[in-house]
Amino acid sequence: MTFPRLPRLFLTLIVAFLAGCSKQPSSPAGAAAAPAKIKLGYLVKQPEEPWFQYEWKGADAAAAKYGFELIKIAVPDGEKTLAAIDSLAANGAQGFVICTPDVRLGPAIVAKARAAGLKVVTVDDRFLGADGNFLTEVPYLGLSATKIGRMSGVTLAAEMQRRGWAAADTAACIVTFEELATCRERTDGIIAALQESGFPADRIFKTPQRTTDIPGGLDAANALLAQKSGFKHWLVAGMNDSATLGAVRATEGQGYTATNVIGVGIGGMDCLDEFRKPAPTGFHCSILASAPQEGYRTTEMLYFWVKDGTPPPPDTRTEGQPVTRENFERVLKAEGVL
Ligand code: FCA
Repeated sequence: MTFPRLPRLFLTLIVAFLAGCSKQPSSPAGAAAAPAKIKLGYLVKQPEEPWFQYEWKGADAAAAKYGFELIKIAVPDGEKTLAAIDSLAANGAQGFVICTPDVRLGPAIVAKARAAGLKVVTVDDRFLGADGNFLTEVPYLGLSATKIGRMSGVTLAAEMQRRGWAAADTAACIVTFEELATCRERTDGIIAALQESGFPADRIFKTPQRTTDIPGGLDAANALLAQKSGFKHWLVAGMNDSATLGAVRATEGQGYTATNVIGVGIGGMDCLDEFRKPAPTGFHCSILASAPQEGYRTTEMLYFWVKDGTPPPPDTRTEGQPVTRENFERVLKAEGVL
């Protein structure tokens, strides 16, 4: 005898349900089941940048120390970000650290994470709410952006003085990405420190980058250099190493060399190949802010939040220190990066 289609499906469901109900715990009576390993995600907007690879490395070190499982996911756009949260939830993760591809996704990310019972910690780029203000209820860890920007500006001015350049022959090219607060604060800090050093304000030129990578810095600086010819020396800086590297490449394209360009980056992780070049380039220095430490500290905070319910502090900032061709090996070894 055959069952008509619908009742048979119904029967299958009942059987499956009863089978589920009758399942017994597999551990022997009295013995507590081993607690499941905590699973945490780490989502980054630009996995191709050494900066973010070093964050993952730091997070891996925290996972090894505390024994949680780390799920690393690249989230170059909004769609991939929301899909990554679904995938984390399906995999039984309990929270994630994120450097979002777009800070305006903040409310959508928070809503999705809440619905799935996942805790969220932001790193580097802070979420914005619909009103354009920071989503301060989401814990954040990032650079002391203004302070680190000011260190970049002070370094530019000091090196210019050391080389004895006349202000009249010198201009500053500052590559900006002002739509992101952490980047705007850094370049504002650079400009403020340069002006305080006595560098003429009308010789500091900002040029916006469309993309936050080396080609973005290159295009931005090329556009500026095409308009401002006739300077003997250039000071070059931006919100990260890639911005400055792109701008230094642009000066080289215009015939400038290491002797008439002073480039200062921020991050200190994306300029290692540059420092390792046999001959110095215009990229003189970077303000190092440890990416592995960021990865370690954010995942450590998230782990204790999940495990013990201790929420992370709302806003944690990391400090910076200058690194050059001369000292980067030593400093990065001391930081545990190399
Ligand atoms: C932002 C930048 C990254 C890095 C980070 C600390 O996210 O886009 O390159 O500088 O801040």
